[in-house]
Amino acid sequence: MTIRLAVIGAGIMGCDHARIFAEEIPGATITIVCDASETRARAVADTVGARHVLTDPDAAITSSDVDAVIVASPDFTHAPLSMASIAAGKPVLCEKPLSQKSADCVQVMEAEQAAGRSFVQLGFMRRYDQSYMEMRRALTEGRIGRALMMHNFHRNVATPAADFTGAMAITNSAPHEFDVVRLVLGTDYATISAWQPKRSDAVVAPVFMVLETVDGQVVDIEINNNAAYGYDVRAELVGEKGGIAMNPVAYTRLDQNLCQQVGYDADWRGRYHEAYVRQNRAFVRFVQTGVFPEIGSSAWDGYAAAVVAEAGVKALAEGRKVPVEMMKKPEFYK
Ligand code: ISE
Repeated sequence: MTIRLAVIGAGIMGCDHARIFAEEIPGATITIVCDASETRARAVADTVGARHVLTDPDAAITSSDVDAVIVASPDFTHAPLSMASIAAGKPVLCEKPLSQKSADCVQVMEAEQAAGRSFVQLGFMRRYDQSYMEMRRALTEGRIGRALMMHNFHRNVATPAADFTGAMAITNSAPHEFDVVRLVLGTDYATISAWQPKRSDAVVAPVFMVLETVDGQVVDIEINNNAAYGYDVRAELVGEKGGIAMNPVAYTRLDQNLCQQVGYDADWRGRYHEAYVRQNRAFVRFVQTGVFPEIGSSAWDGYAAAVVAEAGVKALAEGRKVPVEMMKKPEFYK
């Protein structure tokens, strides 16, 4: 059966998801593209052959021409649109973060539990990236012994908006690391500390965080939204018997003028293309079978990322180590 999808949000991510589902995922078709701007929605709908263009997300979600929903609108709409999808009984692939407020994530979890089945898969696509999968496997197979530390860099060329802040580096960019490191290490965080060096100009400076896990591991994360030179993500997992590090991802290397050069992507879409395809394929299987994907990110994972981000924002503002305090995990998400 072909799954009919509504894509809500026709910006950079909505456009990318629409293209991936239409061109690379068998068994899925985009029937509706919805955006506050009809022109923007129309442009994406024309590219992927969607039948309808809407500006009202609730009408898109409840449409009889839609089996499941893709939410790629601004961050503050993620939780309410996920709730609307649950109310309509339709599975939703919601871009990260589920919310910047953990209380909103609790509401989504409550709605899902009341509905009696899983509906929400979050777009933490790095879970499907080969490098993190291999790190996780190295640990679970015991090849590098007990995990001790995980180092992470996350660099963007420039912030998406001029008013991007250090707090947003923690609530919008760092949730990728908060989520995927939790998955790789198979643990939760106990504390977070955060610092920001001073830049010579007015743009947002990097945020450097150190987290301790409840199992006594140490994790550091650099979020540098104005790194200038390229989109660059690195990670290294250090265990008691060895380590495993992510290689730079590039198909070629240019040798010239006594130098070797490897290019960088301008943003995450190229670097994580394969991960998005795998994630979106897993979502379609979830819609078809009702079985939540094994490594998919659930509303509980969205809650976990939001709690760490809230503590991180506090740690940065107050210049101190802040405990990460999570509610007891509901049976439903075990
Ligand atoms: C953006 O929202 C993303 O999700 C990207 O993966 C991340 O690199 C970027 O910093 C965020 O703003």
